Amino acid sequence: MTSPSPHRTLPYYEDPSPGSGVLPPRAWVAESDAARLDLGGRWAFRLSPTAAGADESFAQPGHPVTGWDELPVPAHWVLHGHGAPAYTNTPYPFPLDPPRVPDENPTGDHRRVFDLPDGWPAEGGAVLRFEGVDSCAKVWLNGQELGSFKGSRLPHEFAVGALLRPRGNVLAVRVHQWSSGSYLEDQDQWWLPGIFREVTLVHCPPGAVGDFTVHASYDHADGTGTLRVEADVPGRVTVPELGLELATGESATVPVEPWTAETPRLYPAELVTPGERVRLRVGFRTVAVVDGILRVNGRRVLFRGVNRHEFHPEHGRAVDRATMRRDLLLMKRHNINAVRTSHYPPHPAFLDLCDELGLWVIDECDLETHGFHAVGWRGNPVDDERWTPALLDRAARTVERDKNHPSVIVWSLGNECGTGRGLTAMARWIRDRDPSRPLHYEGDRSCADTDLYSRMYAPHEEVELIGRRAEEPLDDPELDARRRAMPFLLCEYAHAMGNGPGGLSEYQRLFETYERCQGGFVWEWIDHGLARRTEDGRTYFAYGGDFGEDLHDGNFVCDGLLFPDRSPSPGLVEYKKVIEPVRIEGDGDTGALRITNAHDFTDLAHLAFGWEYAVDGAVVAAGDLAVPPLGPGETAGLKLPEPPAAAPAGEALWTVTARLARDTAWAEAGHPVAWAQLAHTARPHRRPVPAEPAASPRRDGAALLLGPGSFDPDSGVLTSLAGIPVGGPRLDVWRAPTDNDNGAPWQPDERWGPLWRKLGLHRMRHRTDAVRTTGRELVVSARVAPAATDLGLTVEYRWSAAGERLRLDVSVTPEGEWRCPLPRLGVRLTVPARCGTARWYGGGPGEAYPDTCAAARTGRWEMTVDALQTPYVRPQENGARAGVRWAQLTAPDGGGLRVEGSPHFWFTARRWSTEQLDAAEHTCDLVPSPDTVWVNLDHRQHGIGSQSCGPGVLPAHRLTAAPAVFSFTFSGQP
Ligand code: IPT
Repeated sequence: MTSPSPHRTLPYYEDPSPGSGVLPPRAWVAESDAARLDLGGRWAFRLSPTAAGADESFAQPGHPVTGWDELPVPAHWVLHGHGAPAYTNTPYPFPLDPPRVPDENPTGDHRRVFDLPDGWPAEGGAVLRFEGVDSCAKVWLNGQELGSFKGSRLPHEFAVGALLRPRGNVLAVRVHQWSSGSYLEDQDQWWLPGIFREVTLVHCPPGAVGDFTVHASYDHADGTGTLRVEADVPGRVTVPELGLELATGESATVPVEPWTAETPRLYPAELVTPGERVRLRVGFRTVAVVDGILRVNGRRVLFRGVNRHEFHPEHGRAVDRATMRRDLLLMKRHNINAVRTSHYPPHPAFLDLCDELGLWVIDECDLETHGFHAVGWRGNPVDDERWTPALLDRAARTVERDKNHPSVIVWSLGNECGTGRGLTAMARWIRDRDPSRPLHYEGDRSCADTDLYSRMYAPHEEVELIGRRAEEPLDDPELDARRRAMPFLLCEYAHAMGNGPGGLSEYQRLFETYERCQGGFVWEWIDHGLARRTEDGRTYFAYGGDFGEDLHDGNFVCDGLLFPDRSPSPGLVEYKKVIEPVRIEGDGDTGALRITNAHDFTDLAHLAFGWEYAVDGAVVAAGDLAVPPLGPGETAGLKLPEPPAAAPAGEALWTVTARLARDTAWAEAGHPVAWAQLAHTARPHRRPVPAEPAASPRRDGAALLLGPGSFDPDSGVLTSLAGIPVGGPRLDVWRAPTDNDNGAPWQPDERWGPLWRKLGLHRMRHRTDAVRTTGRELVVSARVAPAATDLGLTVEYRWSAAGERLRLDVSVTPEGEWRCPLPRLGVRLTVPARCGTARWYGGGPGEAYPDTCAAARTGRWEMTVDALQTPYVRPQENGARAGVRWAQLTAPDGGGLRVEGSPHFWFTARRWSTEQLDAAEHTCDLVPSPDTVWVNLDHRQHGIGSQSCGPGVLPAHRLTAAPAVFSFTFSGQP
């Protein structure tokens, strides 16, 4: 029963209905022989601050557009000098009064005049197609109103054949930033209005294809595929490679190679109706939940996934094909095998690329109502029947458009909408329309409408319980039993905001231990920082608040594995290592090697294995390694060659690497896929440098001298080393808090970043208690502590010298009750700016922290101090190198400083201080000092965790305040 709409009098943009005048949704056509006209280009544009009232005269062909601006289509007008972008995570940037929107409703009138190209067929009709308009459009052609629509990331078509003229067609589109649809589009991203995807005129010859559905399943038991294509207009389907020619509606079963994300086998095909030929690419595969496990072609799949928003730092969500391809190549090259299209269907061409390159896709409907959370979900559209037609419309437009992609293996209702009858209605509709794919929705813990148990940011220990099917029960036993039998995935985890995410390895271990845990999708693929320039021309990336928004969520929009310019962040490099599809383990002393194929479908024949043997970071021997073509899940025991006898003494390490043996569609032969290092501890270590006569401290005028060092006699602080002016080293515990240190305000656990600052760890005071010389040592006792508390750290620096080497033994004892971990524990010193090149032996090449160090490879590395920095969009602690044995900072003339650590240390060097790093809000705030390089040599670092939206640092990676001793040996460089 429908009751009379209380909103009959609302304007179309506020009416909760999905729109009017549009054609029913249908399958995306990538290629056809029907004529098409891309209407992109420069359009006339004018912006009004309000919905512009009833004056729609601009849509009339004769209306002058003198004085209008020009705007490219596709584009967001706010990125072209009209108004400004705005970022909120969950809050709606307008009053919650569904379906009404404020008078302030930026409205863009767009006009484009076009001619039909020569040879545009006279017979047949035509369709005007919009791939994406944010958030509501009303459309006219040649003065005739066609209708209006909402559903920003969904296609809409109008039949326009009868209105077209050979020349001078006037297309007018009025776009409102806010509409009833905005209530359904509260995704965590920039609010970016406009016609941001293509507008196309498509010819429809008589007998054109219309809608069609490709059913292409695979039977893993007998290796056959079954194909059937249903079409509105009867026709024929040909698959030349399979020798198939079928009528639409007819089915055929033949032996095939299946489609998987690892083997994206597509069969070129054609659908031919009396009026049109449409190119198809058929991938045979079957998705099913069997015995509580999600299986494709009968096998369990493990998602090594990412959440992908559409984003470009200059163009917002108007993402070109080259960028989409680049995203996918980067994913494949980083061992990623799955994408959740958070939180809306992507540009349809993206899914073609997923079919082609091989990615599992969870295709999500354009739906989120998260901001209703703020009012206890009162008025939530997904539980209000007035909105059900709009919800069903969104479900249908998603499924109908994307149904023919083999890469799409799961439908998702949307994100963060709470629960409601509207969601149930959507689920029913989708199940009925496409029973071949499981359904996903995370927001309803009961899983009443879904086939998969999905969570976001669940901590490791809970994932482990779920893996054992031993999670806390639901109240309803029936629902509980149903959910407990479901496969589990983390649709979001490992919040990649700023430095991090930490804890990936521990999650992966759970996914590889528990069959039920089928992996997850890191939040998220890319930082949505918008490119801006300073007055002096430096580029930086803007985030929430940088456009004067009243309400915003700051840099929460920058939480990706890629920086906005698509350069990989250390998080992506770490993720690649953690999810590598080959496990290489063994014992470098016995030479025993164990290789496990962690692919789900392919054997290892596509990889070539090699080994290297390095001593103190210098490769002394290398060779190939014959690895049998293990099937998925198989393990083989192998043997490394004999270690080279002639190698010098020193620290010896095997590195075994698996590389692509041949070029693929996504990387060239030689691309590294997996690697491991194994220590050969049996090789004799380098003999210690012959002991040189120890020196004793002595006074020389105002200075205190010890070996190559000169000290301030009052503070006991080193002032020069081998003639190089230095400052420090002194004890240091502060780091510029990371986004994960700061955590999200709603986190239940203690958040250390704010606590550290409250405690005053950023303004520690040093007090020198004694500077003594005892025989051959200079001993400095000090206490380092913040104001207004009795917490502190006593520290003893013992200096000794032998020849040109100066040794520092540090011993630290915490005083008072430290209820929080320390950010770092080590020493900080300064050296002259000219020491601008770093060389080290230890973990590299990129940064690493205790829980983000899987990808740190032990070797000898060299880079400038500038290159050591990781440019997090909001500056924060970064750039530490793990497990460093020795490091050098060298000036162009070759002079410089060398430090060896015992035990290994964390090495950080930068051209600004920690305090400057901490104060900076954007990368452009960091100005390199012309004088100084700041160096941190850390005994320990606190882990990173994922508390900006997920769990904090796991206990094993916490830096608990406890007594510690560590040593460094400094020398000048020859
Ligand atoms: C989760 C959202 O689904 C996602 O869109 C994004 O906002 C992410 O968080 C954080 O960056 S919701 C979270 C508050 C549990």
